[in-house]
Amino acid sequence: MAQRILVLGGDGYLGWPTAMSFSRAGHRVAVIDNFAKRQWELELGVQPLFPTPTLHERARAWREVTENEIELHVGDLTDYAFVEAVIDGFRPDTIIHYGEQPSAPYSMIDVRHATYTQANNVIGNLNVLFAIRDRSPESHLVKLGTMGEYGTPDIDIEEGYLTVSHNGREHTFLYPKTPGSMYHLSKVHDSHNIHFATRIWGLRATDLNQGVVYGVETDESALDPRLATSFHYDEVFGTALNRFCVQAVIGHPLTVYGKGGQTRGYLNIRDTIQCVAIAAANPADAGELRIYNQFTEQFSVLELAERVKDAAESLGWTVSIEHARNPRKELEQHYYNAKHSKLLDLGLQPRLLNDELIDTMLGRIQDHRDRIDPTTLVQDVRWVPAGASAGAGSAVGVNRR
Ligand code: USQ
Repeated sequence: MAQRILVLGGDGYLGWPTAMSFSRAGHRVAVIDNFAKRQWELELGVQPLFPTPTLHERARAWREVTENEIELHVGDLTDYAFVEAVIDGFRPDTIIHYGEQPSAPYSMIDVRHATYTQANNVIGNLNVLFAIRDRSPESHLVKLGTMGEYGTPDIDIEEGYLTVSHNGREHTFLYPKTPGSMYHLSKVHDSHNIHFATRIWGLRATDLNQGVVYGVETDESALDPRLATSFHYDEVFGTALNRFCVQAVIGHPLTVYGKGGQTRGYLNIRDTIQCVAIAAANPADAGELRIYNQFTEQFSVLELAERVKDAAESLGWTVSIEHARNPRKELEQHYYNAKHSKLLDLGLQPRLLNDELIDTMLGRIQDHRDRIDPTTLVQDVRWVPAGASAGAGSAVGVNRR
């Protein structure tokens, strides 16, 4: 059934492809963005690999290529009056919320970036919750959270909730969170606020604890170069596999931080689109918070680097792996077993990582290699700055200068 879909953060790596995909599937789509990501790019002197026209140009190109309309609303989620007006006017069936500062390193630059990230993310999300409550209480919020909310506990990670037996009684709680950056913490705060809004106000919400996304394109972004997504490879905004592919293309050693045993859930950007569509098609009941762990397979970062090295070498390239000094404070060897069956039960058909896919990524990146700026590959944002006390944390393998 066609829905009215409002995508928050519709100019981003995931938001723009999501908007196109819903639009192509026959839904009425509106997006909100304040172009903050483009501002952070200017601030740090980094650029996406593929040229990304302005959002207005992208929407025009989309109309030209598909005859579909994507409605634009330019504004800031931390401005309540703006959020309320858009939600009141559009009355979305589903709100897909990507509109947050998404980078762990960016949030760890200094106090200004940490407070900005948390204020931007938490206040923006609260404004969305209040606007839904007061203007459109039937709207289903599909919120992009992160697997990093859980951290790397030494027990299995469940899908959102944990039942605890204590002194002969039992209660089900949100799964305990031990996030590893100020950014990941902001998503934990969001999750608690969303849980509150479902429990107390009866809103409907789905929190997607998404793993690390990789990939250069989706079915829709591939339709026309002007529809490309904003793919980053720099230290601050690039994610592990995307960075390794870019590094392989220019002969830069693959930057595995420390031992490389850091294990995370990963998924293809095309599967992000699929998961979000599944979440939208299966709205939570009033008062219900659904939580899905959104990834398709887990890898250690060293395994990922080896996969890229093997694929690139079979193309005849020479690739080396460097165990770089870890700028982060995180466990480099740990237990990791995260459940992820709920989206599969709802019909997700994963596109798993294989050599062909890595080859495609390498090929697309190779086509734009003249746009790669190697100076942005290592920006050295440290979790514990040189000279500061690391404290008595329990992370192992932390290398400090
Ligand atoms: N890593 C390296 N070398 C690199 C880059 C990363 O070894 O060159 C390591 C990191 O130390 C970390 C792992 O790879 O252990 C993943 O790092 P990442 O930069 O790919 O991902 P992360 O910072 O965790 O954040 C990304 C997205 C974020 C999303 C998150 C999902 O930027 O928006 O929430 O993935 S998750 O990791 O499951 O929390």
